[in-house]
Amino acid sequence: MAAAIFGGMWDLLLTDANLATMRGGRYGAIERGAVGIAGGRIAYAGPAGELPDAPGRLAREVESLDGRWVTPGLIDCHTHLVYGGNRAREFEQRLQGATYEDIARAGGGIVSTVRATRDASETRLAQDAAARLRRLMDDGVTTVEIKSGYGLDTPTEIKMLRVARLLGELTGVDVRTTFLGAHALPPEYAGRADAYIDLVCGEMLPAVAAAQLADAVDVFCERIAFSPEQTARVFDRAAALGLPVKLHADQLSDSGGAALAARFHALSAEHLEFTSEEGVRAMAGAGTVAVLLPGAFYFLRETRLPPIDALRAAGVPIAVATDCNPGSSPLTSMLLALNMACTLFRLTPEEALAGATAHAAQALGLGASHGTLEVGKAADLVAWDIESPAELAYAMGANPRHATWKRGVRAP
Ligand code: DI6
Ligand code: FE
Repeated sequence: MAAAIFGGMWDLLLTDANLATMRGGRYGAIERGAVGIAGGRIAYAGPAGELPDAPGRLAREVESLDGRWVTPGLIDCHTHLVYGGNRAREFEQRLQGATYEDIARAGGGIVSTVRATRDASETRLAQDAAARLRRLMDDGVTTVEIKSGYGLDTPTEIKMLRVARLLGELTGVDVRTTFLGAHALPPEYAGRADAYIDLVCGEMLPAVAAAQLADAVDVFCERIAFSPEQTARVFDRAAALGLPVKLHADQLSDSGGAALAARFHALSAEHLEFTSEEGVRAMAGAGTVAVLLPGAFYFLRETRLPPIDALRAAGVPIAVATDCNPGSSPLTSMLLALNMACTLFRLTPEEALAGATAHAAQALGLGASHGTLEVGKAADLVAWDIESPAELAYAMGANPRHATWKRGVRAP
């Protein structure tokens, strides 16, 4: 455990800390621990008593954390952070009785955000999304996934992905981008879903891949969006371009999405409220991570729970994310997502925190470099004013963050 990287002095040594290392998806708690950082990576994470030398001789700078807890930086592995406008009016309509699906079928929903996103300048999109990203960073997020999918034409999809990349440069947060061109059918393709999938596969995906704007490819596989056959066409094209896939699966109905994701060795399948036991088994066999999105479940007042016990029994890694988007989850707090995962889905606080760290990293294909406090991984850390790690999922609306280090550098 106390393996360490040597070779010159460390840049920083954090002492008098309790560590939730999250190794193997467990707290992996180390009380009276220390973290050494060199070149933006973790050089030591273990008991202070096993440090190989006196702190002052190990690092140029030593900082006591006065008994605070340190966790890996939080990872929000499923967001639609870049979009134009908002959908407060639709929220009012739903409170007057319309359903999410009714609104989508009547040309509102995702398509109304598409209009606003097409009309917005890159600067405006970046400003609005940066404000949301700052709220995520406020409660400890250091890595975020951002999907396109509100452009539904080549230039606007590219505009969204460029904005997502820019957000990473502006904030220092690691941004992983996902191309979600097959999110909804744009109005100009009404009744011609297969022709739209031709456009996604023949024009959008190659353009996005050539510009290196996407780290993964996602599809909304649902009766109000795209069929399993259409999804498979997009995934075949992604595979040909060497891009990993993820899937919005079984959110509103069971369309066999989880099994389809597994068949394509997807990094993750997400939502999963209607996933069958068979789908869970397929995910376990393929190593596909289950990403649970309790914010959308809450905001749409869903009642059907994802198959948590089956996921646990099959050993499928479970991640938790905000799904931050204007229609089904206008949520910009990972800590609140953790609370909802426990309260609504009955995850334990330990499972929820693993879902925002180790397992979220895996859902993004970053398992080797992010998500746990282990030697060699990115020094993305958060120190919290808490007495036990369960407090992170327990408190609602509290923000006990004391400090964040991104790649070893203290972040604002
Ligand atoms: N499922 C969701 O919950 C979001 N997208 C998706 O495929 C909702 C997006 C929206 O309503 O704007
Ligand atoms: Fe989503």
